[in-house]
Amino acid sequence: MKDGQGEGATDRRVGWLRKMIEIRLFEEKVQELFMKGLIQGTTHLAQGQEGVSVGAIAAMREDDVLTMTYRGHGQALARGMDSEAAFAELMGRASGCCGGVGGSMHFTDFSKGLIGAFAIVGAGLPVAVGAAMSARMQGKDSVALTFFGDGSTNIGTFHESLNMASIWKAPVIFIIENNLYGEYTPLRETTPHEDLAIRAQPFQMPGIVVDGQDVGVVHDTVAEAIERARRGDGPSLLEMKTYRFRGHSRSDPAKYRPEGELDRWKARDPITILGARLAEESVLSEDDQKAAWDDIQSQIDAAADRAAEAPFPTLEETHRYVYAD
Ligand SMILES: Cc1ncc(C[n+]2csc(CCOP(=O)(O)OP(=O)(O)O)c2C)c(N)n1
Ligand SMILES: [Mg+2]
Repeated sequence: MKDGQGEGATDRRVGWLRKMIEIRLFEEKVQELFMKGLIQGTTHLAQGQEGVSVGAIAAMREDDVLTMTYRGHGQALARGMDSEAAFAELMGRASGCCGGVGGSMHFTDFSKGLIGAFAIVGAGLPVAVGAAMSARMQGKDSVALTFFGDGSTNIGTFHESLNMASIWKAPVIFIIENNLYGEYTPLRETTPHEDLAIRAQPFQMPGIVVDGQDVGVVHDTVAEAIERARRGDGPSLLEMKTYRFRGHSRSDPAKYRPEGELDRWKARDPITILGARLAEESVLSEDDQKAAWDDIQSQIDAAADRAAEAPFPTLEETHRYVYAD
């Protein structure tokens, strides 16, 4: 289904806007809780990249699955993870999506097709190829999506996974979140070309450069790649051009970015782009949008408060996942 076309298109786009706002405010809150010492370990925020998560995941069917990276809060929420379960996981509480033992880098919920979040760069790709082949062998027509960063395209598993997926025509969609940096290193210092989509060519699959800041474009491109995979025509590599507004992790101030770069990308904020379009079409006025931000902010605050009141897992519970019975 195309963005802006067909029945229910308007409602769908309002839903996308609300979901992107939810992810943005969720991550603002994560930063706040982290600075207060309520979240242990680390965090990798993806503010600015919401259009990729929301657009791509809106194109999925309920029985499709996905893998993601340590920067995966947006994908988990876009796939319907409850923000309270997500906050609880971050704060190490038993009510978290992984019982409080996974943390920020391991949001997982098999009931929602969130089959793994990986801290090891490139580790999610072969798992998605395996999941796609597993569905095929069981006679299902579900597909697997795998989200990973630009830096991952220089990792061996990227090339191995694309090769194998191509040979087997695995129903998998490879989604690069090209935010121009791998940790603190700009892409141009590690990679000899600007458009990573060309890396599809040796593996004989479509490689498409996508405006990751336009949620509608993301949705439509992913929807087409999913259709292709579902009908048995094999994988695609989609390169989402996007940007993370904050640093790589924790309190990284991202001083390595050239002056003006952040402002240029903030002018292409995916929430502002869709918001302006909906206002222009008189679907949601600026007042309506302000009310949406306020409403979602209070839901996020309440979810974080409830999560913070939940108990920690017992020592016995945490051991359950470490030692075999
Ligand atoms: C195999 C491996 N090598 C190095 C690291 C350390 N590391 C963590 S995140 C990261 C950067 C990855 O950049 P990219 O794939 O572009 O993803 P982004 O963080 O930008 O979303 C690196 C090198 C790791 N986790 N795993
Ligand atoms: Mg990157």
